[in-house]
Amino acid sequence: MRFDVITLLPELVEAVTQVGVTGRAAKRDLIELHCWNPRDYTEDVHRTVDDRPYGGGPGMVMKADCLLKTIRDVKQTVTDQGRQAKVIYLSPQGRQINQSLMREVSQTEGIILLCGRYEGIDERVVQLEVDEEWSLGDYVLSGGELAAMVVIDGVTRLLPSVLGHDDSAEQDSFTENLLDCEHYTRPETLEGIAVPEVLTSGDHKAIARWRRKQSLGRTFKRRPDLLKTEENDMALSKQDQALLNEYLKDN
Ligand code: 9WO
Repeated sequence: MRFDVITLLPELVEAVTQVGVTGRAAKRDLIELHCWNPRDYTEDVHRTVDDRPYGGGPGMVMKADCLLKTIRDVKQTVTDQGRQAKVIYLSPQGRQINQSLMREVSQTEGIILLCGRYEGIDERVVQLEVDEEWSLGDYVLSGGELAAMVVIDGVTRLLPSVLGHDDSAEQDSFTENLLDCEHYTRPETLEGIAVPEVLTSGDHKAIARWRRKQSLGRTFKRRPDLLKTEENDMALSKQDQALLNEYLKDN
């Protein structure tokens, strides 16, 4: 999987390839990260990447010319490699990213992530070269870089052979639109609080059933929206419905 990131702060984005799961994936060549700095595509002595907004007001806007040159150079490089990649602009105005979008990206050859700074980029760049606009959620950051890093992290852990335990990415929260159950490790009792007995029972069927029940119960209580589909406002199997009822009785 190849990530191309267009950013004024490449050092910030490159940090994902230095540590953790993404760091290991980069070291094993399971992902490639290429950062492109629009400042390198300026032609004036001051290497100007921003300018004052038409219409006035505070802040600055990223200029179109160096951004267009950067994007087009990235696209050429990617196609020369025989690959396809969409250009995604990360901004709070975009469609909200979720786990199924992460999964879709993980099944592609690569993606080009465009990060804005200041008050944003000249809209004509979006019009000319951007395929989609994506958001993490309803808040403003100081730029798109952290959002790009979120996409890189979320996609990388879904790549086959990235996570040591082969199916831990598949087992976790959200594979089925459910929140994760609680987790415990030693000691068995901490400040008077014992680990739920079933988890120390060694009864793997009972443990799986308990975990499913907790997942269903927590999802119902904390994020009921996740259980609703377009057709159905509680799309659960008979078995899950029964487990959820059991949870609600005890909680
Ligand atoms: C600034 C601003 C100030 C007042 C009212 C609304 C405002 N919106 C913005 C704004 O969108 N600034 C952006 C800064 C311009 C594009 C890059 N920046 C950015 C991207 N901030 N936050 C993101 C982002 C990206 C993806 N998901 C969440 C946030």
